Amino acid sequence: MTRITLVEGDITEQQVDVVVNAANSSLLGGGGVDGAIHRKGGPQILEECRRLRASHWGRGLPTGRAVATTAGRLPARWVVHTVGPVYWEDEYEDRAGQLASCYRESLRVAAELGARTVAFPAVSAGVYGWPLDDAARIALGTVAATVAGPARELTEVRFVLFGTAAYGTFEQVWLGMGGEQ
Ligand code: AR6
Repeated sequence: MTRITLVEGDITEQQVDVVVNAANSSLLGGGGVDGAIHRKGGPQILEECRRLRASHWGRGLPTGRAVATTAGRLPARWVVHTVGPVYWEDEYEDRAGQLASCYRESLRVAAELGARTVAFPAVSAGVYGWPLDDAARIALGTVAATVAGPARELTEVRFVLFGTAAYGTFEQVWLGMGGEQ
């Protein structure tokens, strides 16, 4: 059984096997979670991102995909970088599918690495503008379905929410889905 947990906090401080980064296609860093991870994790993460970019994704990592690097100086073993979609109502269905894919792919990569514990931020819910309650519904629904199947070796999937409002929204959605804390 995989436990799904919610905490309020900073993703860069999590002692887990995998920390998931809400990256962009360039894999070269940015603001929000991405900026914090590179800042605290140090230059080794960026070096690996550059190498991956050059060898696999010259044109960038596609939205909805995930790739692993070292976690550098973070208290984690790996960072899994995923690229969330920018929120756009006109293409809601496609983009919601891409957001679900971020969670599925990140868990697949984490399971392949042999990870047991994974921490996620609320992918796409910052700079990329996804409404938090809907981002929470997609995140929690997808993770709950994935840990019941392909990622069942994981012992914990933790959502790390930045601030009490984000935590409260995730908690409400999770309880509404029948989840336990
Ligand atoms: N720990 C946990 N959550 C955080 C942290 C943190 N240290 N910092 C921010 N959040 P965002 P996105 C929350 O913008 O929307 C970057 O520039 C934040 O409050 O990091 O997927 C990338 O390079 C929000 O709820 O990711 C991309 O260009 C959530 O994490 C772009 O932003 C995600 O916010 C990706 O945008």
